[in-house]
Amino acid sequence: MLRSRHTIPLLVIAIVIGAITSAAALFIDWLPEQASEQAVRVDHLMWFVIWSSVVIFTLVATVIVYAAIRFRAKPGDESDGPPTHGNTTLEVVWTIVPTILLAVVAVWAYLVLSDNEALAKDRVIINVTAQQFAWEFYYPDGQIGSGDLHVPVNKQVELKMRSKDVIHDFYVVQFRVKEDVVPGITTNVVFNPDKIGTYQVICAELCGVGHGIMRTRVIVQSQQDYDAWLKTSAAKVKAAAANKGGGSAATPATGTTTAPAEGTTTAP
Ligand SMILES: [Cu+2]
Repeated sequence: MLRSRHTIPLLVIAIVIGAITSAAALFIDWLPEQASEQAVRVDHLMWFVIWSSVVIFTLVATVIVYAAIRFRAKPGDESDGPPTHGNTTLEVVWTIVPTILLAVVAVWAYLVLSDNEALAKDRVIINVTAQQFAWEFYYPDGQIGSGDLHVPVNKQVELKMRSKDVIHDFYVVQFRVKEDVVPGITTNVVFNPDKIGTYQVICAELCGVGHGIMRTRVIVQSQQDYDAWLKTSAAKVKAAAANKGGGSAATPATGTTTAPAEGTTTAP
């Protein structure tokens, strides 16, 4: 048991360290903007981990600082410290508490992942092709392709992703989703964007010399704007096809391409 002469200095040190650590947790902008339902769930867990770390850091740092000051050897004291044989209670506590904490984080993470990846019946499925060093997105009708990802707000989006060459990784930090794109298989990623805006899609797997520029935009639009964009893009694709058929050298409209056959195949 702590004797009373230790209690007050320990408390004072704990309050100081706790205040500094809490200020770091509160005032540093740790997490980027949230733009999906997945982000909210991930961040709740993240804050639980951050605050647990604040508490544990405060406890450990308090004991270290107090012990370093209070039990410092006197100058010239070369003698050994008193022999100690451990403290069973303390050892049981510092084994059980982290075990419980890790179990809570593991179960919570499992629940977040299963909620985040639960497929809605009414979702937009977009096929994605990744290659060194670009992303291409092909929309539900199989005809429209684009270099930017357009998605409607407040609707679940599922990306079915294939790679033409090496392993890439689809990552939108504001959505808190990240998934490898692996040659030979189709991987999928699910998100429910809930904030209109433009965010960055980045490749998060070192995939070659151009890895750093393998970026594009994801444009979250209102359902109305998304539908209008799909309509305009379909018209452009149609016009481009007609021009091609008529022997014209016209190229497809910027940002819109016709989906190649492989982009339209849907994985099982
Ligand atoms: Cu890449």
